[in-house]
Amino acid sequence: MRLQPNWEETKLKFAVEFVPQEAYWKTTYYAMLAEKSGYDYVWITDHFNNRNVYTALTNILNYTDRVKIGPGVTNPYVLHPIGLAQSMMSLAEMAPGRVICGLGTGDKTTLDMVSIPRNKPLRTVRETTQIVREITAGNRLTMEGKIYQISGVKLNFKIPDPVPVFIGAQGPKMLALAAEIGDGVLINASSPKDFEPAFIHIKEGLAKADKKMGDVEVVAATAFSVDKDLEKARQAAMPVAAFIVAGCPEPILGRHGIPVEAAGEISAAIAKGDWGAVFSKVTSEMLDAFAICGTPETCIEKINNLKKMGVTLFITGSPIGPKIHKSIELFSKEVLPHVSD
Ligand code: F42
Repeated sequence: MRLQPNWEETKLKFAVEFVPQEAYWKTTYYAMLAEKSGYDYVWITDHFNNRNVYTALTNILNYTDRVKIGPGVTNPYVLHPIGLAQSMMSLAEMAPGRVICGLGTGDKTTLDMVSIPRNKPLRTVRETTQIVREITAGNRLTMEGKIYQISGVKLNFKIPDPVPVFIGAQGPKMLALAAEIGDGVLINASSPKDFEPAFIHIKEGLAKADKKMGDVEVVAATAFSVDKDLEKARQAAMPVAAFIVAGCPEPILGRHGIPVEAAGEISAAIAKGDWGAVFSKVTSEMLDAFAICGTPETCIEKINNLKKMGVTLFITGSPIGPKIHKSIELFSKEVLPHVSD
């Protein structure tokens, strides 16, 4: 069974992503502000060294009325897919129709810290998607998967509709799989240089499932920073760009003309906690490759470019700006009117 979403096909939608690294009330306050400012979705990132994503989402649902919410993204390695499906279904009972399951293979660095191997990521994501769909549809699930075996499991409560699954993807095979089986493909990128190849793989996945563009949301999850002061906006994006460059696979660095050695130097400086060295090594080219940052005018142009390429949902990801609440308001007043239809 695959949920056929009834997405509005042409309108670009907007999401904000928060990292739950501050007290719960603060993330909830930002989410309330985002809802008031016209955002359509709020995503909360999931890493076990931050606050728990499901607790953060529950609190947000208690204080918002309209925005769709979801983990962006959770993974089936830390939490077994049955626990994941149960968590999604519990959230969806609180707010039917407003909950999306953002799913991925998880961040390798943090999984390594607790010795969780990221085995068979493609198969794991495929089977987890099936489990979330079947369980949240209220079906009794029996499954003889290659990874998961489930015999006759049905939860003791119901929700009106199954929870849609958006899949976080970067590699070519995961992009194709996400388009084939997902309701959305969450792509962690900012630049057309990354979206051009991504669309090739998305189309491969769609063809495999006899689907077409418009059947899945194509989501740009970008590092984002907006401020009226160009330099302040770019400075705020530097730490996020540094982490992206440090963890970036070689082919993607090559695509942006960034030497592997430069990424290695940033990675070494991060490991030492030498932030002065980190920031001195982040170049303008790195910022432009891995973040959308600058004045409202700069951001408008870059978002509209992604929209022309086929992106249907744009996520303003961390850091959002030098001051999160001010940048949300600035985005709402001076960017949103020029990028939404
Ligand atoms: N990760 C988090 O932990 N937390 C987050 O909040 C988060 C947010 C997020 C948002 C958007 C997004 O796009 C990604 C995000 N991520 C987050 C990262 C995400 O969890 C993944 O780490 C990230 O998407 C990288 O995954 P990937 O799509 O590149 O897939 C990896 C695993 C990969 O190597 N893919 C290859 C490919 O070509 O796509 C395929 C690998 C392969 O072929 N594996 C084989 C197999 O069968 O699966 C063999 C492997 C084996 O076990 O031998």
